[in-house]
Amino acid sequence: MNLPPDKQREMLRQMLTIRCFEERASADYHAGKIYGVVHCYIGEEAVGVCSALEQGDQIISTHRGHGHCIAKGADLKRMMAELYGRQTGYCKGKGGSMHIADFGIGMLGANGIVAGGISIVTGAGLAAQMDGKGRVAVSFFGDGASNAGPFHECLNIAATWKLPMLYICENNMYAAQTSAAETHAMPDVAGRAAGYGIPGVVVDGNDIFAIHQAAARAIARARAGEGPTLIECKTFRWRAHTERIGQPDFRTEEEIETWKRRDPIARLRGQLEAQGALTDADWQAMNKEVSATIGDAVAFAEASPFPAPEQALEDMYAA
Ligand SMILES: Cc1ncc(C[n+]2csc(CCOP(=O)(O)OP(=O)(O)O)c2C)c(N)n1
Ligand SMILES: [Mg+2]
Repeated sequence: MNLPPDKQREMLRQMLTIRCFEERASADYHAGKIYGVVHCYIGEEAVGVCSALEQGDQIISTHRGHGHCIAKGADLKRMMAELYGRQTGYCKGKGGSMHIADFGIGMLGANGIVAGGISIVTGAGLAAQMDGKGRVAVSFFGDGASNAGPFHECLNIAATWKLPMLYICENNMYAAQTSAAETHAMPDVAGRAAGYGIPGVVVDGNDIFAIHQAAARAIARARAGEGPTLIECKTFRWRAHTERIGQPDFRTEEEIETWKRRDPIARLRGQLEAQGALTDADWQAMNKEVSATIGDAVAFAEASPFPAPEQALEDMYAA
């Protein structure tokens, strides 16, 4: 892949940040410091789409949204404060892990409703087309969401209207406890693109360069007014569906271990080392810097106040 070494190192640093953020979030959740639900993205950090986007482009995420937020440039302190339920968080501490949004950076929100984001961001794609500034909109969603109505409705209308969109299915082979093998008529979600007359591409979801390259092609197509692309990233989560204790996990140890050997971070690190673009000292320094940043985010969260009880009904919207 023909990216400058600085950019490649930045991609590695970002993936490492996602992993360290979540390792800390998981530990703090189990220490009783974080409330609500936390869905970890560990093992799926190769978010090569965001590194191909421009600042004005917009994305939408899912319940497993920390990686997308970080890749789009969200502030780690405000993210951690939101997980900690503090006033300084993105939703003033009232939304938690599944509701982080930052419109200023084009992050339209994580979403607790499976497939809910697909419809919202398709509206953003229509807005991008109408304002004619060449922006694109990106929908991240899972294999489970691809079996829900909004996936089909939105791909149909986006294809028909040639909306400047990328639909990114992160197929981690499971929707909570249900395996995709038991619920998908065809193994590749990307194959469904044919039904809407748009390109459908399968990529190795643990290879950040492969994803970046597929995304760059789809973005160029979208900006040229040729319409959406469906990209399916085959990947796997290392942790259980959520951090909640006691939930069943039907995946075998062997399956999990197989995917751990395909660690997207170790892979990128190895590629950079092989090119001479990363030394062991660089890697140690990167780890130190990332872990200090996460430490600062936690310190910021812990020093911030909880929302006051009388703020519970502020920021509420009802139709
Ligand atoms: C409309 C709706 N149905 C069910 C749920 C419960 N639920 C939360 S996550 C999830 C599985 C989603 O699987 P997938 O789309 O593959 O994403 P992943 O968790 O694998 O990242 C389900 C069923 C929900 N939040 N929303
Ligand atoms: Mg899934």
